[in-house]
Amino acid sequence: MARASPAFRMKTFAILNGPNLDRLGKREPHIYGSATLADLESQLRAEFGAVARLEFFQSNHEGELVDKISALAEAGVDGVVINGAALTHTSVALRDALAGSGLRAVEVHISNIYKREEFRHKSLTAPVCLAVITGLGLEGYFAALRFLLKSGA
Ligand code: CA2
Repeated sequence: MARASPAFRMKTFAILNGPNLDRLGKREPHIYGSATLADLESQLRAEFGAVARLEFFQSNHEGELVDKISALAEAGVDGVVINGAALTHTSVALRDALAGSGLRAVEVHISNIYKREEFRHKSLTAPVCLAVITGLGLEGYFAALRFLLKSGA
């Protein structure tokens, strides 16, 4: 007898961006390119909208990002793409939030943090993420989502 195929459940992923990334495309295009955060959102929706639910969140405030990670864990989302921006290099709170959430997370940096100032070479959040993508520009967000979609339960 043919086995019934399991019901299809669309996965949900959150794309989190930290301090100053709301300025994307408006300043420092030589480092971060000329696309805005809104451009990134519409490009990611165009690419993945048919196969995944995407939730976008940007904040300039550490506590808001911590609260968001906790809410996403409660909601049981399938994964998180996080560019913690400067908080990557400083925030024990963000690291603890990710570690305690049990969420599958991929860290993304638009620029190659290892080609930049030494203080950017250390990521406090990388050890609690599945992977880090750095220096691919906005393509890093696409690569992270592709990975999260293909892997996991
Ligand atoms: O390369 C990245 O994606 C970073 O996470 C960006 C952060 C930086 O602190 C990290 O070291 C690497 C900075 C984000 C600020 O973005 C701006 C974009 C346009 C104009 C001003 C800031």
